[in-house]
Amino acid sequence: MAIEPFTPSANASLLTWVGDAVSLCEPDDVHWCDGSTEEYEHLCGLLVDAGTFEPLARPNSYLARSHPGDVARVEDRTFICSRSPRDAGPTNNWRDPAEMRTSLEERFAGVMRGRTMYVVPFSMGPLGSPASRLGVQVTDSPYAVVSMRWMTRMGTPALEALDAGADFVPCLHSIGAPGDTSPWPCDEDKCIVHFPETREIWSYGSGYGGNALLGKKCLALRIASVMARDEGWLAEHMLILKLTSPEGTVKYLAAAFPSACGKTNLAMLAPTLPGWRVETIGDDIAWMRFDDEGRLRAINPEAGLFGVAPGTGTATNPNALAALAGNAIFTNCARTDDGDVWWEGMTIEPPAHAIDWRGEHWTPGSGRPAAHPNARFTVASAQAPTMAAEWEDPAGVPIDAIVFGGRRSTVVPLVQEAHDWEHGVFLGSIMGSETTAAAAGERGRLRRDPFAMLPFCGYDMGDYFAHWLRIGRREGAHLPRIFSVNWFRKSESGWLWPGFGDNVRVLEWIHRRCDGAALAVDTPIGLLPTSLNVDGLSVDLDALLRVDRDGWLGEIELIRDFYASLGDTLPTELQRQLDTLRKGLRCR
Ligand code: GTP
Ligand code: SPV
Ligand code: MN
Repeated sequence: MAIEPFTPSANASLLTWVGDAVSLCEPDDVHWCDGSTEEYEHLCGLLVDAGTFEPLARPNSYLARSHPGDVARVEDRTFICSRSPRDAGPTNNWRDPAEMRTSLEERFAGVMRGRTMYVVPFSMGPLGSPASRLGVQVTDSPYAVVSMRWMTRMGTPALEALDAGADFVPCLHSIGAPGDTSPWPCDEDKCIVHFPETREIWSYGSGYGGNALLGKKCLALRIASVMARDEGWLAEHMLILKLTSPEGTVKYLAAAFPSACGKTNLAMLAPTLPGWRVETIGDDIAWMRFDDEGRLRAINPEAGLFGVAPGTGTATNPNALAALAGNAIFTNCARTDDGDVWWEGMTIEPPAHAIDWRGEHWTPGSGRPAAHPNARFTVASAQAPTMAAEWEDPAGVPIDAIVFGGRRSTVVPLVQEAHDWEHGVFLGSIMGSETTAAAAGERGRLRRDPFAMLPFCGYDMGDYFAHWLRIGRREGAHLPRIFSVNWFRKSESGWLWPGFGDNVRVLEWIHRRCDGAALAVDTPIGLLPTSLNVDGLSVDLDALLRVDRDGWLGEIELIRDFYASLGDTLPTELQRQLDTLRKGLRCR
């Protein structure tokens, strides 16, 4: 009797692609992931044995310490390999696709010798939603596998959808360093590569975050932004929240903030105003498309939170802490003497002693942080007490307002509304933010980060702006209103705005504007509140809401340089908006 060979999938192109990956990478073994609890526990056990994971004194939770050279996204090693450099545009690193493919094949040749190759089928978005997309990650990192299990809908249901012949984005990942059996193998020479035309991802040399969990920034933003351009939708670096007023009126907001600028915190906000309620749909990525009634509906393509740990505390984000009570992976946090995790800002009082993220003894006086500034927690979204009942609705939620925000210690006011869609696209395009630890490199430097998409747009930035303008011209569309916010204005003595739970005061104004209720004054930069509910706060509202004319005139020079750097694909509408702003400020 002939024994049928094990056929893990009925999808011929998947089998061919995995077969090619096996021939190229030469793993000792291949494991097709089913996403089960048993599989998860088995892999966590392997990670403990390898020294990558330490079990923690909270249920089913682990601490990982990465290699000190592998702690954040590597933007200068991230590539968009379109056929023409023009399609990648001046804000992306472009490489010739054929040359890159040759160099990748050299790097991946034999790279998994001595290791197991995991085949990880996953869905971005609820399985079966027409808005969702499938991916398959092949990886030699069990840490990436267990993380993908929380961050995406991973395992058998996704594989069954593939069996039915669905398309998928192939995501080939290796941590590199073949033969390295240290707790966190990686290669100094990393590269995170996207082929937008063939919709492929190849990632080499890193096991950390967006470099290695390829469903997230690589698929759901860089590749999806190209799909969205071609198919008439939007793939954005945005949280999605549900805001209910004391009267019970619901508005859905989507908000773009650069990395480590407050998306997760806003999405899980604990309001300080009585009667207001914030619930979470998503905390990092939004996919939005028009429904038959012309409303822009958003889904959260992710299933988990990969949140910044430092600054997450009972006073700032109690809901995140509640989500982390168990079944969580912590990376580059410190370990306390009682076997739990700690990071800066988790508690007001630091522990007297800890083992820091590098594995060294730490005391509060040691002069270095206990947790890495880009330390992260990974947990299923479903564990957050703030998830809205409809967060997995395959149809998505109808967006009433789009919000842009950055980390700006000067110039940009606490909140304003755009005059109209085109002005709103202008506000998105001129976003600036002070750089954070989420990406390797200098911190605190002001850079333009249009739509918070600078590191994540898979095509030319001018074309991306044009796509947004085109969305606004759609016939019969009920467009969301557009706002910009800034929680990060500073004076000599610190933050001008308390932030966190008090951000609901700004959300209240946005909510009321959507109903045409709250009042605004027209200025050259946009519509500013005539008043905000700051009862019980001592804040300098004038400083927060003033039009800083000189500051803006300086800003205009920076925007002009940025626009010039984008080349001739910058839409003329945006250049005109900039001229209008300049004239408006000059003649006041
Ligand atoms: P990514 O996950 O990297 O995309 O970051 P994010 O945009 O989700 O940012 P997150 O909410 O994790 O916040 C990043 C840092 O900013 C944390 O240290 C927060 O404590 C801090 N932060 C968030 N919201 C506020 C705020 O309203 N005011 C101030 N001052 N800090 C904030
Ligand atoms: C970000 O940098 O925006 C993150 C972290 O959310 S990572 O997944 O590493 O991209
Ligand atoms: Mn986040």
